[in-house]
Amino acid sequence: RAFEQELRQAFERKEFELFYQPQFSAETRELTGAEALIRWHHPHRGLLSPASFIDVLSQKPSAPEIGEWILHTASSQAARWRKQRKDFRIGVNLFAVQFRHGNLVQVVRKVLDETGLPGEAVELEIVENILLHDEPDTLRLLNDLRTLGVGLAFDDYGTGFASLSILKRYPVSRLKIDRTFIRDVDTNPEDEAVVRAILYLGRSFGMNVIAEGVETEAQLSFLQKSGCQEVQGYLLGRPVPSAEFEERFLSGITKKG
Ligand code: G
Ligand code: G
Ligand code: MN
Ligand code: NA
Repeated sequence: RAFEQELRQAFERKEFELFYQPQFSAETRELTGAEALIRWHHPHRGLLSPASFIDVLSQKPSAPEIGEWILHTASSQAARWRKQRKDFRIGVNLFAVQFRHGNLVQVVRKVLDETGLPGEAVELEIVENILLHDEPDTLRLLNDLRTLGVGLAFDDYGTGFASLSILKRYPVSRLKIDRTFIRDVDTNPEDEAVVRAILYLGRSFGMNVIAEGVETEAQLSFLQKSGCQEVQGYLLGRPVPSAEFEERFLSGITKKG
């Protein structure tokens, strides 16, 4: 209750900001897009990472509205960046409630109309556990979203409870390999096996695969050799504010870190 009030106030006072983490082709290291990640400029506690508030926020009544703001803000930003990079794609994390709310397709359509962004420039990130309920409705919803052209990515792939058969039934366009599998991928045969299995699934189902949490050249090199299409992680770029993103990743000068 008190937290909900604090959230409302934060939202009205524009204390939330989106940071952007770049995504790259594993093969060429060219920029392909970014994932939008929320931050909270808290008046007393400073800059908060979502790890400290996103789970509670997602349970609160204002989650759908904040979720829509995130989608709209990230999409407007991407529309501007597409003028410099025509294939630029923006990844947006969804709250589970946005998924169950019933109006997600209308919300996405409205955002695309208002920002002039083509559907294929947007990738909605969902965790596979969202798909455990309401099967027929969920399938219809995902198909409707795909009709708008937007991509659907499974976030933190490999850590949830969903069965492999959902890949057969649902129109998922991309798998994001969870960073816990990437951490030791170049040294631990079990992590290597999991990553190879996910890459194999991606190839077999015609889904693009991106690895998260790539922090070392050794990890990147392994992923590139194994046919992983894209990478995201501290090695090539941390999440940064939009101005810094432009300077570092869109101005043509390639810097690391
Ligand atoms: O940026 P960081 O790694 O601290 O994010 C922590 C968690 O918060 C991640 O699981 C990420 O998916 C989630 N998260 C970050 N930004 C958003 C957002 O804008 N919307 C939603 N729904 N989740 C987010
Ligand atoms: O759950 P999701 O994957 O949406 O969240 C992405 C989170 O991962 C963000 O909070 C981001 O800050 C974090 N992250 C991004 N790249 C790296 C990385 O290379 N290493 C680690 N440890 N975390 C990362
Ligand atoms: Mn994500
Ligand atoms: Na993730």
